[in-house]
Amino acid sequence: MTSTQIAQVLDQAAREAKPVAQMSEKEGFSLREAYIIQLTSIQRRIERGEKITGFKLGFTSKAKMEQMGVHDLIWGVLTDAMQIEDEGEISLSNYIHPRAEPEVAFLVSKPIDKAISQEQIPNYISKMAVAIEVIDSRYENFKFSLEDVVADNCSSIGYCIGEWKDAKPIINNLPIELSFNKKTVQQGSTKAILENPYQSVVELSRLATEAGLKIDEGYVILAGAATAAEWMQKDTKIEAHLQDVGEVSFNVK
Ligand code: OOG
Repeated sequence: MTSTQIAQVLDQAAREAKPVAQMSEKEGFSLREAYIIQLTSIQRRIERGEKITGFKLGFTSKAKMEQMGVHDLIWGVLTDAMQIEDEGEISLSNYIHPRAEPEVAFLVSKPIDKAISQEQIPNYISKMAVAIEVIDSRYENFKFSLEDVVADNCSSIGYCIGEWKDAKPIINNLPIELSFNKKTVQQGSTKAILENPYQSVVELSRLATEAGLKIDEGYVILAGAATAAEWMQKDTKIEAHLQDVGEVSFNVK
């Protein structure tokens, strides 16, 4: 299959919520080609009227790398169709096998068009929030190689962001928690995210500029999960809490 055909298969799997077999080994595509497939699938979304709203980082924590057996940081694209309203509701039937992860989100206040350092972040990031990312690999049994998951836009399908707060200067050890119906199912620290979630912005600035992409003003950056992901279940209130920043939730029907 060509990159365009692979992008089409993955895009269709996402739209129909029907999983497909892993492809990278059979089709023999490299990591570089995987990002081309990812951007081709995003292009299809844009043609349908979706708008890019930001980027996500993946595998920025050991817990996630170990859970998925994958060992490199990856990035994907967010669109407006993936937004879940804070305190909103989603239907499990629109997904294949979704999982939820507690995350830190940043709001870009000035376009990032070069690789920046942690010291430069206050010039580019004004707000932060706690977030929940919903991932829903398009591959059967949520099993993939690094190339597969990149081609599949890093499993992203949804994100829910709490109230934006002024970005704090020091966020490298804030307790973060995910709960289902008020019962804690995951807890960790922002330290798990590359020792400091701001490092995710640094890494993204390098990777996006290498790929020729600008991180626009108003974009959201999801820094990556601090803990392993949890399978979502019906009739569940999913909530994340980040100390000193806030909480966010949605209901699964
Ligand atoms: C890939 C996405 C990983 C994270 O925060 O590390 C990710 C997956 O686990 O399916 O979103």
